[in-house]
Amino acid sequence: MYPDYMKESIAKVEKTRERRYRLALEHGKEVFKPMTEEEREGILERYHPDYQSDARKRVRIGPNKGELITDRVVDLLESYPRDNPDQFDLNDVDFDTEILIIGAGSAGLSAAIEASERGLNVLIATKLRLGDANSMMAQGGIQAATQRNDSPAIHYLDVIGGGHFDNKPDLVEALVMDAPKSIRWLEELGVMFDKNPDGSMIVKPGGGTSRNRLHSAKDYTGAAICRTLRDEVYNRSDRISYIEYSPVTELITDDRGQVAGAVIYHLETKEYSIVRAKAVIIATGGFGRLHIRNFATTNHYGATADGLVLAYRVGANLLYMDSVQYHPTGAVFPEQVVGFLCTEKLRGLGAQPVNKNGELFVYPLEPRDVEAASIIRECERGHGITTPSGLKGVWLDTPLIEMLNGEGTIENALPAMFRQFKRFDIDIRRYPILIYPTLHYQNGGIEINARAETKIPGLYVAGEASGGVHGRNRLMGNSQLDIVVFGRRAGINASERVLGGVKLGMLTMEHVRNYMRELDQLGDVPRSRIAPMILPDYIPDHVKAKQLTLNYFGTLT
Ligand code: MEZ
Repeated sequence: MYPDYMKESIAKVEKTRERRYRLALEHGKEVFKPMTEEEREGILERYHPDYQSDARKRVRIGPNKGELITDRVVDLLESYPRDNPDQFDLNDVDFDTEILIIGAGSAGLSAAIEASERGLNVLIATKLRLGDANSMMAQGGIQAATQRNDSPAIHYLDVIGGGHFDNKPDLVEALVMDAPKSIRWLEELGVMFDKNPDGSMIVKPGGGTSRNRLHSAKDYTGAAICRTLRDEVYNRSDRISYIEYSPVTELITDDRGQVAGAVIYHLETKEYSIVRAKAVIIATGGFGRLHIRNFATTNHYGATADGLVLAYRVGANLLYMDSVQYHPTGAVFPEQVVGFLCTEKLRGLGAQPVNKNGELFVYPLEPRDVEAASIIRECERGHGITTPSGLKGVWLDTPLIEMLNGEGTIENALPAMFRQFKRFDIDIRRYPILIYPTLHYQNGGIEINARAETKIPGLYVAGEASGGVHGRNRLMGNSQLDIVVFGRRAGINASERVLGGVKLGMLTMEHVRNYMRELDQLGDVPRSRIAPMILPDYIPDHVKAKQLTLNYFGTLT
């Protein structure tokens, strides 16, 4: 339960609730005036973490050399490989497959299903288990223009408006045009979306959507989708094999410049294996576990941007890597759930962000970056609540949900949220929750075209690891869509390449040696700085100081 000083603030929230409820009845979603484009730009510049003067630095090597990129990503790109490329015998191939998929969230699983459908042999290498991914943790929904008052064209405008018009148009077109058929595909595979008694889809609004377009499975949408895809993959064991606890540490090319496989490393047996593949799909997800600007995160432990590093070393471009998505509503109390997602569906169903005095201070469904910046501003103005451990937050007034939608709505439509707080004796039907922005999504990523191809032959990317679809700010529910649309496209187009008779030459890791030479020339990159990161390092320095460690050449120091 909440400590007494918080209860005093909650009493003020309760005092204004009836007035805010009336406002919602009269004005629907528009309980607060949405910002103009100018106001949005202004608040982003002053309060969004991306715009702080030290948020970005110039990357000094590789395809994006000279560009300003989020600082922790630059550190990863300017890192040495985990392994010495000379230690591998690339003639001694352990796995020979037609398609290698790196990562087993919904993008990788969708790609595998499509490739197997075309009769191809697929190997999935994943650093934890199948389905251990951000995909599984998504809550609020998946967008698709399936309703009479909506269309892919309207969806398109919402996506590029939300993305600050920086999105790649051909990717957005693919996203919105494939959306309705993706929902059908998922339903046919067995996803149980929320329905009205007459069998029609329940659709809800999200931040920055001009139509109700969010299809959900309560607030377990990501799990409903990802589990279904995983079951389908299990059912296709004649074509799809998978290796768990096996991150990829480097891509392998051939002497014709094509991506032709990868080195994988088994986390338990500590064994390296060489995979040869005629096409490789990166579906490794994003970078939430980099804790950019020290933010807490909603992300899975595996979200360490490995795919960016692998693709960059082989010469692929990155797009919009100066842009980070902070979800406006991460939990800040109790301490055990700091950073956890409090789904946007809460606001879609009428919960309002209010300050310590119970005042509503922002339109609840601004695009995510603007909503997050407004919450940060409110706290910086001294209108937030400080938690016992010194974090700041504002209230998200959840009891309004039941007032507006009827008793039982929270347990019915938001069971994950209800349980997340009930475990700590906070009943969100009666009390608001304390929230603050949390690192949620990698807006940019590896550049692809609408076929999910990179500029490097044989290398495809799908899902959060790719960049360009969402511009510099993704809207809610477009990631669940993107992973299915581009996962399938990657699977289909990689299959086409293989069925077209692609031939591989001699395997090589010369690109890694070249990259190491460039790093050496920078002169200031310590050999101990290595990537891909694989798992985040939460070991405190005082513990590290007492650990036995391996140096770069694998000797105990
Ligand atoms: O798309 C998302 O990030 C999403 C659905 C998150 C949420 O708020 O539930």
